[in-house]
Amino acid sequence: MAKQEGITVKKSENLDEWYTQVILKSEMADYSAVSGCMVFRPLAYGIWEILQKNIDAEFKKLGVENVYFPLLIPEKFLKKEAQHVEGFSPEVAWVTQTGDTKLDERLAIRPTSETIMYDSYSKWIRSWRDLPLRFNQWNNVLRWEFKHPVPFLRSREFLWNEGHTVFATEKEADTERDEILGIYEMITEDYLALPGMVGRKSEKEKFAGAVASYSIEHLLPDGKAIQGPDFHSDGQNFAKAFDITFLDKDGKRQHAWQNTWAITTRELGVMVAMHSDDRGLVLPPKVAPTQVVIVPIFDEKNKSAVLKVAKKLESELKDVRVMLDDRNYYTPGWKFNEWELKGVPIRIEIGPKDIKAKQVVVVRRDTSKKRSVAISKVGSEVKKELEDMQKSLFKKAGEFLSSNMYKVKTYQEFKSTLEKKKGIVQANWCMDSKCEDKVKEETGAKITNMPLKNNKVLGDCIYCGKRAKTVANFAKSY
Ligand code: 87F
Repeated sequence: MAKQEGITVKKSENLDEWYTQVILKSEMADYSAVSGCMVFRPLAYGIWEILQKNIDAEFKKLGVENVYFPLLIPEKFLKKEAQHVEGFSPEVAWVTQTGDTKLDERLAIRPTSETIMYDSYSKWIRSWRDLPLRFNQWNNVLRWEFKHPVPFLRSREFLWNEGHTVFATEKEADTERDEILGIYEMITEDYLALPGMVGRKSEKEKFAGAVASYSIEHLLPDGKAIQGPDFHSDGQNFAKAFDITFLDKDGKRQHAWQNTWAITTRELGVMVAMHSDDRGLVLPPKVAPTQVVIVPIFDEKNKSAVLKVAKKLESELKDVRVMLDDRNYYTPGWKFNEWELKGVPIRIEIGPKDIKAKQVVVVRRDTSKKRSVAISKVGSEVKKELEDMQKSLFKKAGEFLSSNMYKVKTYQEFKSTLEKKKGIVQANWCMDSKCEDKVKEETGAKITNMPLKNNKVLGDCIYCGKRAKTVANFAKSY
């Protein structure tokens, strides 16, 4: 593949192929020799670092501390909480041998760290004085899914945060739910410009080890829902399995209350799918490693004069993540294409004529709008454009979500909406998993979650007609 080759299929015509081309050709990521294990190139890793830095700062405001636990987990740990691994065991990869020697006990490559962390927690937590204990780790996990792997959206190895917290009371543990979901909502909306539906998972869809699971669900351009960050109220389930107890203020031994929560590099895939276009990546300015690229336009005669102004401008734009592309072995047109493909939010063009007129040309990646801006005003204008682009991407994605959300009252309406429109269908539900199963069987749609806000139930279950207990979001999902 020639390095400069652009995207050759349209987003509207073949989303999957378009997505793959955007990821590969923008040089965000690449495949590796192992299926499902992808390479994060500097562009993708740079985005992840920005996300991580901002999320981590929010966790720290809550008093969460970072830790690192081992990658390898003894088999006996995974077996301790039966419900935990049930259903997941086919996805666990094992280390069975070192050199030519077989291990006495197999070691799992972590698919998630509950078991290894809680083994330590049970040793460290003795009294109410040791609580709350709020630990998080930023790491990689491996889940050998058998569905076709897709970079970011469904990779076998991925990066995430896993928060594992312990409290003395159920009430304190529950308070954390809104704190963490609030952070995830803020990050997905304000940074990734991705709207989502926050809600509780059904009994069938929740994590088996949890008492209740919550998620933020996104809608992809093809009308399929995809799960984003999640939060699990584990109640005392793990505390009982791993013997995490403490002496309360009255000297009584009690089991602790726990939560876990995660946001993964899948979000990068959702972001690419939502905002990018037929010319390549479109990055929300707040997560773009390079927010502004300056492309000088020169020939041998005026090179030094143009570069001098370009360099001065670069140093004046220090408040934003700016880069001067002064490579002289590519033409300006070549550079324009490259930075468009890589999703840089703003391009500034400076040529000899602009210098004479004391202006530059500012081009926005999302709208392609070009305008001339006086050099003296570039700093403030660029900041305004970046903010405007950030808002505009979120607004557009929000409009897409709301125009693909349907509220229905009857099962007839439900089925025809799913068939004709795709997207999310909100309907009343009795909360019996028999109805959930039947709907899935008959329409292919599952319950993504039950909205936490605006969940006023007025009516009967979409399937059985008995009194409904909740509003549920149904969708075909990724
Ligand atoms: C795959 C293999 C083994 C998901 C797995 O979501 C175990 C598991 O426990 C497993 N896939 N899960 C559920 C993970 C629940 C929970 N863990 C901490 C989270 C948030 C972070």
